Amino acid sequence: MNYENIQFSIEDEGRLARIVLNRPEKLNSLVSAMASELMDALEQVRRQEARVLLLTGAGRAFCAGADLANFDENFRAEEASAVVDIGALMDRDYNPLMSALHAVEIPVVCAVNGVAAGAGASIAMLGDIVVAARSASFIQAFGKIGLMSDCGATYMLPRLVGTARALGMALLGEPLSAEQAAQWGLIWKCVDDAELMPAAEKLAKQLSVAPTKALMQTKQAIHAAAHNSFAQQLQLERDRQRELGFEHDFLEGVTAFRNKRKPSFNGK
Ligand code: LHQ
Repeated sequence: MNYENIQFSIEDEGRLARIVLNRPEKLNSLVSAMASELMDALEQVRRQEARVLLLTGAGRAFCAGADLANFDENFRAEEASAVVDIGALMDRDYNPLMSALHAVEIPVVCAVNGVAAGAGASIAMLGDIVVAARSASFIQAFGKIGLMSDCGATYMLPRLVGTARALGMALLGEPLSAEQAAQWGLIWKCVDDAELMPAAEKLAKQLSVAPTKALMQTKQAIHAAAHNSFAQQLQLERDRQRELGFEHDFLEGVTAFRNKRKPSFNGK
């Protein structure tokens, strides 16, 4: 597939996949073609067995959510005719994209370079390690256009920041600064703007040589904890740990520790 709305590359001998949302003049807002391209790129990441995904935006924004000028040909503001089945749009583009991002098995580092609004904030929240530039902000913009938070925001926000803060963000729709987002636990870290890409790339490179299979199991287990009991979680950990115990990277990790050298993980 030709990518016109994103940039996609596989770097570092196949270990690191990079996706850049690339409609900077429209603040990387989402159109249907962009959603398709993103899903195609995520499939490439899986097929090519990259060990980490780095996701960021081109220009001054991360992603301003759905492109409000182009989300559906049936919406004609000038004719006051809003015959649009947004549910169908969600089924076609947004929910499959959010599900695909949520299902990425390898670690996802998200470098939030500027505003992340609406669906854009959801994409950011689906990163496993989210680093934001100090000038970035997170906005539940939906209320301003008469919609409710979507794209998984009502699922992720309360889990990340708690119900009170989730409700404050979703009902008021005010920008949350990157610094506040880090203090609230919405993201991993806020850094100075000039430090964003070096910091995100450093994390991505670190993860790209980590014991990938163990990280994938850890990520899956933490997701599963959202709906498991403590007893179920203990069993899940035992089963996955048993599998990991038979793998190369466990042998390598312990051998390297005993020999006081750096481990060389192959991610298998
Ligand atoms: C945009 C957008 C944008 C198009 C800036 N679209 N052009 C909803 C509906 C339907 C289907 C399913 O899903 C959804 C889920 C959602 O994501 S709903 C939420 C949609 N997003 C928003 O409501 C955010 C709208 N944008 C804003 O509030 C502001 O632009 C933010 C706060 C993001 C940035 O503000 P500023 O830094 O002041 O930039 P700006 O407003 O001047 O925007 C710069 C340009 O980007 C401008 O174009 P222009 O040609 O005038 O320079 C904007 O029109 C365009 N742009 N967001 N979502």
